[in-house]
Amino acid sequence: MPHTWMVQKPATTQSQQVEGEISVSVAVAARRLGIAPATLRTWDRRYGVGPSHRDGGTHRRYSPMDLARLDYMSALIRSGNSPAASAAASLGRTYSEGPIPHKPDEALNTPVGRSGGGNVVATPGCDRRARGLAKSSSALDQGGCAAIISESLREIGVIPTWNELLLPILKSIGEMWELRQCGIEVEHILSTAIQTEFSRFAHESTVETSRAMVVLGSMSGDAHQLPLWAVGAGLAEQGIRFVHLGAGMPLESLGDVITRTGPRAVFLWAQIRNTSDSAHLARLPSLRPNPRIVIGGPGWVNEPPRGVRVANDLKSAVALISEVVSD
Ligand code: B12
Repeated sequence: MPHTWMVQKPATTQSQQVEGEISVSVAVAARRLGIAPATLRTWDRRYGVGPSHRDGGTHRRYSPMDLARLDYMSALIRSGNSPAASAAASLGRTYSEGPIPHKPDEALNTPVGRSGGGNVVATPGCDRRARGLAKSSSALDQGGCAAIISESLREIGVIPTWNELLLPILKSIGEMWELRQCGIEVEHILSTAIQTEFSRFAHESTVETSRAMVVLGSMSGDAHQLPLWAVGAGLAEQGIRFVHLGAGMPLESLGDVITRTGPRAVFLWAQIRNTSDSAHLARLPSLRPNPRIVIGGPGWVNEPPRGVRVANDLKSAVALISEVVSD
């Protein structure tokens, strides 16, 4: 897939208008690029690749063009070029808003391995395993991703694997898409590896029976379902059976599943903001005993009906559900 270098105006409360453009502080620039603030300052001092504007003559303010230049320099370094050569190459080109065809290896005429070109997932402050996963997903190496996730599930368990290994990388992929509108292929490669490995782990950990004690699903119109796999694997770790309905489940069909399987608990995920009205959950069928409904994710709006519990992280979702199931 040809790589495009999209410059987007960052929307952040820490942004300021500079001569008609939005500029950001060194801290925000560092977070967006996945480069330490100290490194950005060094590149500015040593190679002159810095901001085009300073607040009061001292505080660095990075414009979208400055970010694009730094991002380009960073991609060249990751492709194996020296910082000095990368700086010179990045200063020697122009950056305009919109997609700019770009290949770091061609610019410097140096060979590139399977580094993933410019769609490289940033992992500031992450450990060895997370850096390995970021590298494998950036290189579109799905087998490599699966091996790292599987090893982590076996060695540290479901909740730490989700919180420490996967969340930082998923967030970084999300930011890459938001900032540059690229990396969807990386998102797909990693998502599939997560689903496969969490599903395998869950099915190896629980005894298959026809009736599920817990139903998992995400709401209609929402394609996101990774947290459901995390909850499923977390429950399986405790020997709790579940059925995973996948993404985009209409409320009516969910009602049918509840009536037919009589689960002890139902966990519903909504990722896309303001898409799922939690007040509608009152329309779910009431059975005896009533299944406990737990919801999670940033997509929910409105107060949930009485009795519906809200989980804010994986640990609390698994704890709330296992509490009901073991009652
Ligand atoms: C993987 C992914 C996809 C995959 C999903 C694959 C799959 N099988 O699930 C695919 C490619 C399908 C996809 C599609 C889209 N996506 Co998407 N996606 C993501 C990504 C990278 C990870 C999603 C995820 O699993 N998040 C889980 C955690 C990381 O979510 P979180 O909200 O940050 O977690 C918070 C809490 O919920 C809590 N938490 C964390 N884990 C858990 C676990 C549990 C159980 C609980 C209760 C709480 C909890 O802690 C966090 C608080 O800081 C996110 C980036 C992100 N930051 O989430 C974008 C993101 C969610 N996607 C986004 C968008 C815009 C889309 C698309 C519209 C376009 C696109 N990028 O392709 C489509 C939407 C299609 C649709 N109709 O739904 C936006 C949503 C923006 C918004 N305002 O809602 C995000 C945030 C990316 C971004 N920064 O712009 N996406």
